[in-house]
Amino acid sequence: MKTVRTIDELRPELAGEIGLVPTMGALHAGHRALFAAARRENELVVASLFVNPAQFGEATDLAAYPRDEEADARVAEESGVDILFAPTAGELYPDGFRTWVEVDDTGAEGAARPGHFRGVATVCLKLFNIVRPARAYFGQKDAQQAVVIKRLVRDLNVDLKVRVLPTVRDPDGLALSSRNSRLTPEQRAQAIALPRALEQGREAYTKGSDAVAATRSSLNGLTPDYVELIELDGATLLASAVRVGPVRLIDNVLLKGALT
Ligand code: PAJ
Repeated sequence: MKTVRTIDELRPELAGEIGLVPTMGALHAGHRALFAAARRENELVVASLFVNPAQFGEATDLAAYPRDEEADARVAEESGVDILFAPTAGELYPDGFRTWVEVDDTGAEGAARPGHFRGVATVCLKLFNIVRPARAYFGQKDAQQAVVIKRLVRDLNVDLKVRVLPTVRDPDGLALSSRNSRLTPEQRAQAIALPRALEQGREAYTKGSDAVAATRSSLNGLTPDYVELIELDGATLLASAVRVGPVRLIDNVLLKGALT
């Protein structure tokens, strides 16, 4: 695997059908699953490693984001990544940067985190233009992000296929997230109420009752930012965000249809 930091260094490495996996590092088995899918389906696998300042609302959240490039490079290499693109903030947002992708109507996460999806959409479109992948890989874990990216690709006529892969979980059901490492053991125990409540919501849905209400009433004292239904390519997901101590966790389950 080769690590490159500039667009000029990256361009000559690009050839054949490319699979791109955008990440912010702190890589775990959820990212590994995306790398593995990209490896199976493409000639060249490019992973990006960039903690994108434009998508963070609070400076404290950005500062607290876990960073360990050496460990991340090991995980990426083991997972069959060919090129790790790890630019500086100045490389992607040089002085004079003034152009943004505006994303309309993003409810749930979009309402809870103003400007977040504008930052995500902008950096992803930049990465698509820099890497020119045939396929780009995203996780169902961030279902709304996947919706935003699919719509961006359609609305702005970007010539690539977006692949969305299932959420990877700890054995007890908690979705893997870089943010889990910030939970105390007590908070980690509380956090399990989120996937369990979504499971209650899913069961309610299969019985024809209100999935959102069932989820809300099963959160075991956790305060939700939202519990909402999300549509993605004909699939329906039940999604929620909660705060556990200082950490904000999101998760969702599939109610209907399948992801591609
Ligand atoms: P990051 O949080 O590093 O996630 C990178 C990709 O991994 C995303 O597509 C995310 O949905 C996926 N992912 C995270 N946890 C997962 C899990 N438990 N199971 C399956 N997939 C999982 O999402 C971002 O970075 C950024 O917003 C980014 C797209 C890189 C733009 O900056």
